[in-house]
Amino acid sequence: MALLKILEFPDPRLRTVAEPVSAIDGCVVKLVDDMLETMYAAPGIGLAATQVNIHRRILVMDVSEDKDSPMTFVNPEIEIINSELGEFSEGCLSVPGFFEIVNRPRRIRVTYLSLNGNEEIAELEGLEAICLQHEVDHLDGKLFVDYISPLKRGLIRKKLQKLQRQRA
Ligand code: GNR
Ligand code: NI
Repeated sequence: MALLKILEFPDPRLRTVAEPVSAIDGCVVKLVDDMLETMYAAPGIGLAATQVNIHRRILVMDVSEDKDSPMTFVNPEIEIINSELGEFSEGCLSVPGFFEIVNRPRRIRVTYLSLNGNEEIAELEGLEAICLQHEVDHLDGKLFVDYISPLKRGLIRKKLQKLQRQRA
């Protein structure tokens, strides 16, 4: 197992659109293992491969209270079941320290490959649906700050760039 480095906004690599996974091999299983370790250590409720600079369509999440329910989605495709929106104050490990309200569909269906290579379908709601949409956005090069005002986004970018300069 290994802890992976998480890219931070406004790193342009976070804008990369990830490529589908053609087959679940040992490499993918090892990456998922490292992503879960990195997510739990952060700590976070989800992590997309894009955030650790791997541009393949893989994400992990665990929204359980006891942090004992890891979920892995490979090549996830989202379908909106019901366009009713819900609002939630979102954060992101790639935008550390900032939280903003985002509106997203409350109920979604996701088709994906599980780690054993099976095609699966799941219906999600609540925090699972929010988190999955947030993670699939990462795989498409999008961040939750894209949904807020350009003024707020610019302020967050300036503050994070300053912190990143101080760290360097
Ligand atoms: O840990 C995380 N918390 C969170 C809270 C509200 C909405 C989405 C998230 S996902 C985030 C981890 C992360 O950045 N995943 O990409
Ligand atoms: Ni995120």
